[in-house]
Amino acid sequence: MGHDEHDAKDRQLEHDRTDSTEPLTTDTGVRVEDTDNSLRAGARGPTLLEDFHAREKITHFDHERIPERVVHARGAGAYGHFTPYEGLSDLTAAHFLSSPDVTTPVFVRFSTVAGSRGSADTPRDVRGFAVKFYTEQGNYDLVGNNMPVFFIQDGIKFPDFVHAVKPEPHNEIPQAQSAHDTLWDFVGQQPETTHMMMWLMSDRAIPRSYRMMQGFGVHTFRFVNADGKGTFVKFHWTPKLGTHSLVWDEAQRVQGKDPDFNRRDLYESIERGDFPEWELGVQLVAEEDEHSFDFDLLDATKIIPEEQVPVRPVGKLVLDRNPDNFFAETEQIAFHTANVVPGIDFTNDPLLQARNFSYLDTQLLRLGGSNFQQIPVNRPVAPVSNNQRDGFAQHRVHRGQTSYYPNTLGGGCPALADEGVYRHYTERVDGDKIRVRSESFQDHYSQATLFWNSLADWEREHVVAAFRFELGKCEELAVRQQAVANLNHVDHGLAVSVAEGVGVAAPPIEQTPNHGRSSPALSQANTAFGDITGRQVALLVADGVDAPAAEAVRRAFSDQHAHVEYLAPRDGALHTREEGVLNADRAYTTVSSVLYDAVAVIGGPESAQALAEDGTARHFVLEAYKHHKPVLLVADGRSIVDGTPLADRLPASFGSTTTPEGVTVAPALDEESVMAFLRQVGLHRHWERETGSIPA
Ligand code: HDE
Repeated sequence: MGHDEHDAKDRQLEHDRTDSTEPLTTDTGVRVEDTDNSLRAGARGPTLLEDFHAREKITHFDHERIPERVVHARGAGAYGHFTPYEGLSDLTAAHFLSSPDVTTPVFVRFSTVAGSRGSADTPRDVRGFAVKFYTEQGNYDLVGNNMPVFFIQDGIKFPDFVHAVKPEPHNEIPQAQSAHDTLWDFVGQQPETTHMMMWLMSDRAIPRSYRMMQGFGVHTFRFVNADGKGTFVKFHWTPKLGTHSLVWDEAQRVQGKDPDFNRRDLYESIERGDFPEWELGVQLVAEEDEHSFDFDLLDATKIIPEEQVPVRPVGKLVLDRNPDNFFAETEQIAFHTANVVPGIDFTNDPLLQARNFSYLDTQLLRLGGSNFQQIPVNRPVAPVSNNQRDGFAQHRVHRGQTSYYPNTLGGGCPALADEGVYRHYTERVDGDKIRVRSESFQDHYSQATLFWNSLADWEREHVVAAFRFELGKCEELAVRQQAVANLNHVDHGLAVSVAEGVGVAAPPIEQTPNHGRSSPALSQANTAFGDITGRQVALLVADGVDAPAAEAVRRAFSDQHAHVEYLAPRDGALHTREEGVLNADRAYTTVSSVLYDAVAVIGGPESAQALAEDGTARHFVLEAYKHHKPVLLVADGRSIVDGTPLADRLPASFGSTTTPEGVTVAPALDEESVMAFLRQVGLHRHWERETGSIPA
């Protein structure tokens, strides 16, 4: 189902969509004569209070802002749909999972966590992955992240954690950065954060695209079937394009070159028809197996290793429609972990329990009162019928004499349904009223070590570099030292490497021996490769370019839904070697290599010479190389790297080949070299390449 087929949510929204085709009016529908000059006493006299149009226009403007989300303020979203592969009625009574014939409209919002609404897309941060299913049984929200664990075990610590990671209160510095003293001061004293900090220091924290990240429900939830039988469940979203990341240096530069990098990527992919896709997977644990793990299922700082409980694929999510209005839809959407439907229930995870309080509470403030479920994007497609009344911005016109239950005067309406109702899972609980953390929540390091052990060498290098960067930004040496001491419980070698980079004493002895276990599924080296849909390739061109070669590269990529842009010293038409014309897509001075996945330079002697003499073009190629990106150099286009360290890494005389460093060179463009370059782009990055000596 695509954009044109109008699912139930789309049809509902149609009533609210507004086009400004009528003449200009006031909010009360009165046509306006002039909106440039306020009403005044004399051409140079004072403005009159009776100018209702001017007052209304300015007043409305004055009230345009609402509070941003206290976390996850920066985001981007889209509509789509979800379809299960098979019926799951044996596990859950949820109708949207009952049959492959049921397709459910969804809205998904991706976000960063720490930054303000106007902050950049690519800081080192967790990404939110929140899905609202508009099911026939009411809205179900799966409010997840792109990492499978969380910083803390109990929601009561959330305000402390968020205060620590947000800009420091005295000067509101730094914006959208975890690299500062207060965060590391906090986490250094909270061993339970260790596992999540490993994820945060990994490449997961700098996704290349929202289309290329996993999503996780994090908590253990509960499926409940029609017979009332429960099964523990963890939710996973797996992106069709694989899980791929930026390089940290690149991510920082992107913040300046295009702060909307991930938002733009999502929007443009959908506009182009390259619809992002994820597979929903579930890890299922029978109730009787609750205690058969060496961690607690209720502890949100733990994963269930996939080798222990495999992820079963159960359905497909496709995003295929951009919102019409960012504020109305993406900003006003309200997700809530307690928005569940029959067949899905909670567990006693203390983090989840706190969330079940927090989301509604914050939304009452953010969206101005109790009627925010009536905002178009939030409205369920299931019928709403109850005795809730009044409140600010009540949009419903409830008819009838009664607004209470039970009643006879209103014919007993609304009555309680016999079937399809939400029934809380029956669970026996018994205990003292106490403030304690369960013994089963006390192992904070084993899974941090598991994560570390599971990473490829290049991923580990990135983790060490990230710790060095972050701790290197902390002014207090004691804060650095404490973080290193914590890492010594994860892996001694890791702690020593980090200590060496940040000028504090390395721990002399191993604290907790590394258990040596790993889980290959945790490494991005084992993700999907090869599908290059939506990848952006920069092709540097100048006057005199070999146009047939340029067009051949572009064709080969567009056949695979990737996009080649011709970047030239200036915008507009170039003359080609063949004395034709080639239109540049952009001047490369308006962009940067960090906005592309790969770079190619082709021949044409005049073009090659112009590019080789231009420092901006040379930097473009070197920077792409430094960020491990595929490079294609064809014919004399290769002269762009003359005199750089890259030149020494190319074969002196060459046929068509890809060097061990992942640069494809060819004496003339041919099918083989284009295909070799395409394959490199499909591998995402050439991580083995040495880049430390490249000055870009
Ligand atoms: Fe959230 N979180 N959170 N969170 N969270 C919010 O709700 C909160 C947690 C997540 O795109 C807030 O409407 C508490 C885990 C996402 O609109 C707020 C705790 C996970 C989004 C809130 C957590 C998340 C939020 C802020 C600890 C991943 C953005 C605005 C107990 C599983 C949703 C709002 C969107 C947003 C509270 C922990 C994911 C304040 C108290 C764990 C994706 O209610």
